[in-house]
Amino acid sequence: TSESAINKETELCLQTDFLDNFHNVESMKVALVRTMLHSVGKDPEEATNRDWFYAIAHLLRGVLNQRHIQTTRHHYRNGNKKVYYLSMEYLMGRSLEKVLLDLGAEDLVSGALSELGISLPEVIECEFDAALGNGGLGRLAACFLDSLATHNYPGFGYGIRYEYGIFTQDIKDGRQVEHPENWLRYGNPWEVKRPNVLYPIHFGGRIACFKNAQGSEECHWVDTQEVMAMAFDVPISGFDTNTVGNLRLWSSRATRDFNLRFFNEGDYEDAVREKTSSENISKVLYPNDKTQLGKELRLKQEYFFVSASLQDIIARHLRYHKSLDDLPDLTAMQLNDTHPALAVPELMRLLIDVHGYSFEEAWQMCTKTFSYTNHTLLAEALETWPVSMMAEILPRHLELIYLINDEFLRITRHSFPGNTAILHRVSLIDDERHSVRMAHLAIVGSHKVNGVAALHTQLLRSTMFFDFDRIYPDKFVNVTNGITPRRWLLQANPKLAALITEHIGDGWTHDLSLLSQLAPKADDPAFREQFIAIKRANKQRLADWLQKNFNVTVNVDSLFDMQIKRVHEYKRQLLNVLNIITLYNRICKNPGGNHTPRTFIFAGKAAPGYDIAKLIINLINDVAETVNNNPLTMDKLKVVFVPNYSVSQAEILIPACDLSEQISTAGTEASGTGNMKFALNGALTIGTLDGANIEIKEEVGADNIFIFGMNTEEVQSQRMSGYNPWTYYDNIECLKLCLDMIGNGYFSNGDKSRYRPLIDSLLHGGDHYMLLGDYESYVTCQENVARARRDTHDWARRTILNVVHMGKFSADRTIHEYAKEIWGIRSL
Ligand code: B1N
Repeated sequence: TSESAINKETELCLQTDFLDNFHNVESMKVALVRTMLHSVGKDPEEATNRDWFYAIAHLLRGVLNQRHIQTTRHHYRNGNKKVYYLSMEYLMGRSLEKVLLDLGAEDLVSGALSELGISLPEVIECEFDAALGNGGLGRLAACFLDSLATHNYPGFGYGIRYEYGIFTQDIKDGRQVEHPENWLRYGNPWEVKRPNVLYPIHFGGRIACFKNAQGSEECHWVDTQEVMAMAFDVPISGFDTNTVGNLRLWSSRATRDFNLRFFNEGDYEDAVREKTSSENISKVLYPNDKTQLGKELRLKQEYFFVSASLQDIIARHLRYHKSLDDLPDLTAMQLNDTHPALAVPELMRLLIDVHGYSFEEAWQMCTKTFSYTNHTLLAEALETWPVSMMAEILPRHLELIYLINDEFLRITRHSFPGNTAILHRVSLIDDERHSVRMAHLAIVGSHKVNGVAALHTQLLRSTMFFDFDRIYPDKFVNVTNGITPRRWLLQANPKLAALITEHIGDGWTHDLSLLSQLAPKADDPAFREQFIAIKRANKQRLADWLQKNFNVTVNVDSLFDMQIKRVHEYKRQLLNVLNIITLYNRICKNPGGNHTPRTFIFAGKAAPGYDIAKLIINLINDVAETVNNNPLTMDKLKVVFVPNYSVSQAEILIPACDLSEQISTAGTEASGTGNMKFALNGALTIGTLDGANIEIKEEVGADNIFIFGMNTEEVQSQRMSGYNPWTYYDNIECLKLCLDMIGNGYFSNGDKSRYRPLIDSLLHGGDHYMLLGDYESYVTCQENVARARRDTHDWARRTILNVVHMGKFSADRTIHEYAKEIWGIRSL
């Protein structure tokens, strides 16, 4: 048959890897010029760096596509269980350099380009970051995709193809200004559009119930509005493996129906308006990290994404299997926070309304399939949706949620007879606020729920989800976060990576725990020298970059002290500023003293509606202006706010860091992952006993990390006994001075009103994150840092011990744990 003829030809084609067609510099050069001619359609003589970026990406995508098809064939031949990672955010960053490293083609391509007179580093700079996320949660998803592919797991990502990712941040007069980030402007060469992979998504309408042939009542969702979800696939290469995974992103489109109906009725304007509103669903990423707006469009995004993904997963399953009966045996689905929690009632709806399962059968299948990761204890981040909004947009899902809740409460009532209080607390419906609690839905609908660091999981079990932990004693587990060592060491810090490989070989790229073999080297003076030289080179690289891009000069001999992350009160950038002002005052008072020169580097975005966070950015820039221009302090202190923090920026900043600031109030940062990236790149950490800092301390040893401040218990007991910020203000002279300077306009040209809200939040608003309570301990700890820094060789010893003990924090370890303990999947 022609089918087998096709297959014969395909098998033949698959026998040679596409990359083998241009395995030397000469053939690569020819391939690139050909791609420029055929695919980019530009005369190579006239091609810009960006054109070359597109040519290279196009060629490499060919390699990835072929390998992805091969991987898929492999998976289906083996019939293994798969995992689908459902996430509203993916912070992928740039891909060109990653793909070159993964394929081992960097020298080949850079060699070919240089023969053409083109610089690969300049071409790399042309790529826009794929910034479809806010912060740690989105970056974690990207690291996981890398680990899944690298370790040959059958794992796939699903998300939204936002036309606009996280906004770009400009600083104007010290203040954050947001601009839309049209990252697709020149097209995305990595994606493959799949116009045929298209699913209808329903909204609104009503529930119609009737008696079926068997005489039982059936309810259906009718009279809905429809939007289409179109698939775009991004291949995900793994490092040094032929496995290529996939990230499927959904883009919203108007239905053909809509267009035809309106156009036929002659109402052109209405048709265009409806089309626009349908296509708005995937238009923009919501930029608020950890605050719930309760916006209708966000609810639609969540449902759109979840429904498309589930329809796709089910359709794929049915292409290879007779029925959905074995879906839970062959499929795991991970909910990345509650953002995709509507997957629970959506799978119920599809199983019951479309595929004819009973409620009980469907529920069994659901809880076997789903698991849920919680990423924060902050109350304001907990997703709830007004029952009224849910009734409007997703009436059938609301009804299923009620049914799920009835069943859940019935069982709970059985286990806790007479305890009505617990029923109110755990109900999926908040009866006072008339809202649906998405975390409760996610917990009840999953077989496993995990926190992202040991402390975080312990706090989930003892506080927020205490009742659920009693109801489901085996459901809660910890899976500490990790980062991919490929991007965050091999790619971002090639010099350190080379040094490590020189001594222990390159096995660490797949098994980061091998780094511990280097521990004895911490005592080797020659090795320390090499370490110091590499750090210095990375600092110089950053200094050159700051000079070139922002016209900022920094002293590479100063201590580079960095706090780079989303700006949020709980992360306490303001505490960092208080220490800077304290140092400033100290130097002004005693200019001849022995002050360790420091460069404080900040970067991070504030949610556009988060006024206090934006004011903190303003203050950092105003303090920078004062400190950097005072002749008494300018040689000792420098404050830099780097605008528009991103994944690609982190790759330059992190390897150049000496001191990593991880100073959240104990019990507020679920894990943190920047903390891991810094330590892996030879920075020491100053931090609280929060999130994964605690586990970092356990790994590197208490002598090699600077811990300060209250621990979680102390924070809790202070809160209980009535924490009073004024006692600190009244009793600590240098603290009072800092706050008075800010409040009296010292940094704002005498404007006393500008920073009133910050002072008020500390002194009159109760200082919820206890900055004043931790101030003294922080400042003292910073003095210890400065003292430690003076012994350059001992500092180097400590940084080496940080690097070599970071093995635990590889995302590979994290993924192996999920695979074994939660998903039940095996690597190929
Ligand atoms: O998730 C990271 C953790 O390392 C961080 O500690 C944690 O803060 C971060 C709502 C979030 N938690 N919650 C969010 C993001 C977007 C949004 O709309 C919440 N992000 C985190 C990875 O576990």
